Amino acid sequence: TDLPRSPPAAAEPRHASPAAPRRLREKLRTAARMAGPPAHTAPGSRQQVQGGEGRAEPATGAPSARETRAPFRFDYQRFCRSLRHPVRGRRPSEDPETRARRMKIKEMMKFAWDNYKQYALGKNELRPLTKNGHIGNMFGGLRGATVVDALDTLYIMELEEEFQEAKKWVEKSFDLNVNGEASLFEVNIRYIGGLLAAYYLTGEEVFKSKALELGEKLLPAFNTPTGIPRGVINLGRQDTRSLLSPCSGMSWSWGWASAGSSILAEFGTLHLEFLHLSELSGNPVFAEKASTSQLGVMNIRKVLNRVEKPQGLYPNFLSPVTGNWVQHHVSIGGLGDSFYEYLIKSWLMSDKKDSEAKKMYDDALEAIEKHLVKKSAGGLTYIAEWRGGILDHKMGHLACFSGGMIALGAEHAGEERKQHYMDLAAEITNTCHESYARSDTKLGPEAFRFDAGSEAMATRLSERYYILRPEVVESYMYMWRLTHDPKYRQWGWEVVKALEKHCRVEAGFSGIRDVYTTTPTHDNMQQSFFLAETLKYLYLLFCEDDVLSLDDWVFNTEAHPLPINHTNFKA
Ligand code: DMJ
Repeated sequence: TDLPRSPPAAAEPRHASPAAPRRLREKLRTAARMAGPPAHTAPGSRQQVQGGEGRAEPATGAPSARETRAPFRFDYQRFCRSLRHPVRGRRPSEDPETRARRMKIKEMMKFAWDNYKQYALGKNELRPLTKNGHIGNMFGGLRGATVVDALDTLYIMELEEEFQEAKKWVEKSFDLNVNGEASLFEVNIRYIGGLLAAYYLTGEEVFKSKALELGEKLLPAFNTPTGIPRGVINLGRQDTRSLLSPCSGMSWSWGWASAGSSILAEFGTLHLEFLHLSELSGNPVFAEKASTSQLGVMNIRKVLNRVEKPQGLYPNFLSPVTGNWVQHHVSIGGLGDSFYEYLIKSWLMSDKKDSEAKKMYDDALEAIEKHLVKKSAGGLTYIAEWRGGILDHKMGHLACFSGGMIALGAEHAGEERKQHYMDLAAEITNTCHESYARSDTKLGPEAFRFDAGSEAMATRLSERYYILRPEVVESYMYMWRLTHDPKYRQWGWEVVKALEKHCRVEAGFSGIRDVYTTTPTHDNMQQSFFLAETLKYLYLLFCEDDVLSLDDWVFNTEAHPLPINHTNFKA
């Protein structure tokens, strides 16, 4: 999704979660117990279990739940043996041009990382023009978003030294005892997703324990009348003795979201990560399949299946109090996007067992195709937005992930629909490529339109920027893997050249403010998703198919690979 980068500080109305019921506290304690001890607990220190209620356990005395030995152990070796392909592939012989292109992308990653490390290590992003770090307000006091987002890309690219630098930072400096208001969605997709992927790729316990510890801090957001989580959570330690963070474990809706609503792409983009938190901890609290409980991500679908969908479409705003839609704005771009992505990927991640997710995806895509997919006068297929029945003929850059998603789903659509969806995916990807090809920089704008004579171009000044987003190359990567049509590699290479020409500056990569001028000004921001997604998808585009094979992995919406569950890995 695409959310304003403004703080939730002035969120109005603020809907503080009611105090967590005893059941929640018990579940959290069990989760902590089963997750085992944290990687680096200072002697004598204690890790509190987070909850929605400001009631702390005594600071001394009996060991906390976290300090108890775990009865559950995830069998990492067994998991590794279950993979169908080595994670970094078998490296068959290949043509020199493909290799050279891949090496170029690896060099870009090293350049992005080295500059972040030199000027901004420990901050969330690098500011490449001013050569300093940016912290922002999305992560509630958490730091090192770029480190955590970059881990798996560094690993896959065999940037060993750089991976070790990133790992060392996580071990020594990644502090989860922070106090601040964080986006549940962003913390989940970047930090939880990044840590989980790093664990699955390397087996290093530090990544697992940090992911589980952070996951627990997010659980109180689910404590709403419907179990639909709110968008903003306070990550502070609960400690009523010190009253240092009286809001810890409380959650709010975004101030800009109508009537205290939760956002479809936010509460709909937790499933993959939370199922893995349950898988790794042996504790169902994150997924929570019990029908009586409102906790956990499984409950979200129950609410969505209950509520009536206008024309079969899912609006972007839902009340976590009533479980009803708050506004009828539908978009496969920002605010809606990754909800659809996580339906098909949930099914794939379950090794095609989660038929509920598949049905929800199939039905949603059918409605989207019926009501939102349009063809422009010039013959370009696009997905419009829908505002209470009125179409807005605009496609955001964010919506360009959908070419890849539809192709991924087409593989499993049944013979008669398969070709149809592959064609649709190819047409949408082509349209997104056009939005790049029609600009002077060969990079695409934030949004492009199909009205007033315009075709795949931004018409508003405010929509001309490019912030190193991945969605278009993401679709190229899937289309390449699923069709092997060389044009997708060609298009990906055009993006590499454009990034080098317009976004590479002395100390990193920067977004640009206007894709329609060959002398663009830079926005002075190297987004963490550039390392997590854009460079990873470009690299994979020039790899053999067995590198992070789609037989073994699904990518979360931040491109962090999570394994498909072939087996149960309890030791
Ligand atoms: C990323 O953080 C994720 O891909 C998210 O789902 C949408 N937006 C950004 C990148 O554009």
